[in-house]
Parts: sequence; structure tokens; C-alpha cells
Amino acid sequence: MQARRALRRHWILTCGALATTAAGCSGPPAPDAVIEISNVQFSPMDATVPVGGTVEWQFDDGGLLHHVESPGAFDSGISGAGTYTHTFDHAGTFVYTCSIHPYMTGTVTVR
Ligand SMILES: [Cu+2]
Repeated sequence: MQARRALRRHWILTCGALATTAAGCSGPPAPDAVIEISNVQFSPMDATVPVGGTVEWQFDDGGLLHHVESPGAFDSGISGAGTYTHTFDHAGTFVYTCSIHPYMTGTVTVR
């Protein structure tokens, strides 16, 4: 009985360690879409994600300031580096722009 109990304890500890590894411990899950901001444009301009999906914008334009803004829906703030992530909880089409460069536009379709 003693040996069996020890075996069971070993199994729980091993699986716990595996579950921790599988769940990541290495940061949040990957986004459903990645949009690069470079050369004063959003690339790709149009992205589609499922309801509950996340989009990550990467500010990668040599430090040039940009802004991901869809009034009433999401707002990255003005930034020249790093990333901005938004989770879309509702279906719809979201048009966004950069307030600094109004000709920069993009669309996220959530369905
Ligand atoms: Cu911009």
C-alpha cells in the first residue's frame, strides 16, 4: 500500500509539471492576428478573427509615432515601439485609423 501511494504521488507531481509546461508559463497565448505597423501603413490592412479573438499590432516603424484608434471600440494610445493587443468580444467590422496619419486605415472583421 505504501508503495502504491508513493507511485500515485509521483504521478500527480509529474502531470502537474507537464500541465504547467503545456499551459505556457512563457507568456500569454499567441494572438489570432498580427498587424505590423511599418512604412507608415498597417500590414495587413484587413484582418479577420473569431469572436473572442485577439489582434496584436506591432509598432515597428523605426520609432515613428503611430496610433491605433477605433473610436468607441479600442485605442492603443500614441506609441513608437512595442505592441498593442486588443481582444474582440463582439462580432462586427471595426475600422481603425492612425490619428497622426489619417490616411493610415485598417479593418478588423470579427465573426
Ligand atoms: Cu501613423
